[in-house]
Amino acid sequence: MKFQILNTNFPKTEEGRVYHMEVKRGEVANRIITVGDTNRAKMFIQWLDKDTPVFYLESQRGFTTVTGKYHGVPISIVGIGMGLSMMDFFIREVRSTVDGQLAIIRFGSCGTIGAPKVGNMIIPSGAFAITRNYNYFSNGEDETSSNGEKPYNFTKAFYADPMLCKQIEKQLLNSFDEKEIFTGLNATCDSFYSSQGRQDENFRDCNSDIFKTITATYPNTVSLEMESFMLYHLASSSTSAPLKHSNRVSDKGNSIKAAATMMVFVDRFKNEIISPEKVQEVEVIAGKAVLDALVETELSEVHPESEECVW
Ligand code: R1P
Repeated sequence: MKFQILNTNFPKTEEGRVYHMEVKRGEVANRIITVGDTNRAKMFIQWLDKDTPVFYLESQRGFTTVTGKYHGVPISIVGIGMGLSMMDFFIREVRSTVDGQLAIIRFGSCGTIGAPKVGNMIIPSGAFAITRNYNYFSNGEDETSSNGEKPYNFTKAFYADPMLCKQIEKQLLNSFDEKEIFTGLNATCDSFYSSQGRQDENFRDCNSDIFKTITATYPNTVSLEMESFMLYHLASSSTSAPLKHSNRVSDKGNSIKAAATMMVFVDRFKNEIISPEKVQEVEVIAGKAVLDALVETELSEVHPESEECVW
């Protein structure tokens, strides 16, 4: 542990640094792009305003935070790694260090089990989670047996901010054909392997039917990835935006607007994989579109500019 933590409930250092991201108030802006890959986070630095210093922090626990301005608007890009837990750390720790409303866009990659092709873009209007049902595996049950348990649990869907989705679509349309942009539901899985239907002879995963189950449960599912559900779920569970945490006025309304857009890296039905050259091409044009969408987003209340801010 790099810093002395003061509180076990919501650990922070004396100067207010959160435990895992290591940022403090004034180091993260209200408008945030979150990505999985650290290099994808670094890519955004080239587009930030040159006349404002760029804040850069790599935490010991794998978070990369970049903050600067884009067209004069404070913006942060946060590389979080992968999975539901990392998204949970990120959203809660950022929420606790930024005053005012937050707009968060996840810019990720995904697999498709629908009409999109590799290199296309998906803007999921909603996301549900698929999690391994550990109980099912406790007593040697196979896929056909029934003890009332199913091998995978499906949650309800939680939804993105429709305006933010529209802004992303509008910006993507500057560089992509409308036939290359898809919406629909996203399945956020708790594993890259078992709950995404990958066959692994080293484990009993009981997942050979999972695509069928997905389409039977949510017919408009287009993508599979590992984070968007937690973003949409926590945004819709967020309480009202505090100016200062001690001044929380009511629990009505959400303090976080969230949306996501993903580049299709693999087609699970056709077994096709994007090339590294295509990734570079799509990442640049879609990344720029996400940045443009985010700065256009209106927020009711932002972090006041002060000496504590790095922008
Ligand atoms: C798996 O390879 C990772 O890629 C996808 C998945 O959600 C998972 O995090 O997203 P990112 O490219 O944003 O990491």
